[in-house]
Amino acid sequence: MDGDGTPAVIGKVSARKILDSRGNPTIEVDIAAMDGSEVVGFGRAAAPSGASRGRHEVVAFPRGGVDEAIEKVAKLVAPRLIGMDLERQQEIDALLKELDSTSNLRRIGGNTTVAISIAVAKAAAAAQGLPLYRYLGGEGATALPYPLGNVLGGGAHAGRMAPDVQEFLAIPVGARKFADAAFANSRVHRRVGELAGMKDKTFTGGKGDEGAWAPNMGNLDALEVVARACEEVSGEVGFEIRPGIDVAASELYDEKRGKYVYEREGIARDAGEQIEFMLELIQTFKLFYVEDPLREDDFRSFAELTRKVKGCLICGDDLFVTNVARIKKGIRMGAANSVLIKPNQVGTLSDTLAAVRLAKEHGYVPVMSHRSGETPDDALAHLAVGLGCPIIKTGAVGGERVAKLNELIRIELEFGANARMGELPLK
Ligand code: 2PG
Ligand code: MG
Repeated sequence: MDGDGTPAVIGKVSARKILDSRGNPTIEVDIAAMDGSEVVGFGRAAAPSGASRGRHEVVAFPRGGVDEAIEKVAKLVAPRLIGMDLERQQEIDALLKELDSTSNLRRIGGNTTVAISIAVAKAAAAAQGLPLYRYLGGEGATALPYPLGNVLGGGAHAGRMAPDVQEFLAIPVGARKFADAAFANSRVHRRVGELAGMKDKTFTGGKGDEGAWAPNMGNLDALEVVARACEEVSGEVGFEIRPGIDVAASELYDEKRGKYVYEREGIARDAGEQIEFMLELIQTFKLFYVEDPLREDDFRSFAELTRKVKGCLICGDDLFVTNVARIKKGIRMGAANSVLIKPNQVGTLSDTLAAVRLAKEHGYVPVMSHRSGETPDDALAHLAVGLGCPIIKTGAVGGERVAKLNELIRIELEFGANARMGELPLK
């Protein structure tokens, strides 16, 4: 509803091509909320993009890329959306899927639909005079997520001599305030840079796609550096910071050999050895979080690792691709205990919401996540709070990453005395 109680409708839909953080083209969508001839709200959303995409994600753009997507918004989507009640998010999202008419959104593109879907929610929130988190989460949404920050990177996000593991992360599990947690991660990031320079004499200060350092270093050295930085900074700030990793194991997996190939280390591991390796890393480095330790279709090995692990989140990213059917399968099999939530993997806000709800119902920790290619859009911060995700993975530094972190700092201040951190299991 807008100010006078009548529902605001979609009055205008426009799309344009903008740059993402890698300089690649992506789509940005504007939606105007109208009450009669009056504009009563405005929503703008941009889609991010992945470098290590899951095989089961929706397709980001139609064959003709962003240009074709923009044309389709103008010709196919906008005429149908105009006049629709902005608060009917589910109906709008269902219509987007119907207009696409493919199972993986390849006709319009999942990045196109997700930008429209989130812009709709933003416009609806604006028409009601509410922040997006409040519009989505109601009065009960007062918990801030713990930031999971990428501080050292390799794999598909960095150059050739960086580690095989894609992301080495920090999570300040002992923080009592979001702002303290975000600054702690930036401090860990800085310390990792210093320690990496001491270990790798060739280190030039280079960074990967998400602003994480990309030194010439193997996985174990990288973990040592990150674990040490977490420990040192923990001592300085007075609360616990734990390390984590995103293995992005599908990127390492060689189908023909049936093995995970660690090129930099010259080691190949079969599924059993990979599970053992993960258990060893979790124990040695007291990891709090391990994402995609195994390839995207190996639910069974995921379940085996989850059974054997204690005190560590095992999160499925490429495994689940924010898809309710795949999350259900994981729950049935006991694969993982946490779900990465990336709205553009599934293409609409309604499907994102359903994935978070399902995860929570079954005690799987939902982790709201950025992509390696991002824009300064800060909707992710609002989604984390509005949907009640206790963790947000959105980097530690860099403009497109701190856009989300800074928005969470603002939201925490808005909450004032009511602000609290989300419920983190395993602490
Ligand atoms: C991941 C992400 C984000 P990408 O694997 O979790 O860090 O990377 O967006 O390249 O899939
Ligand atoms: Mg991942």
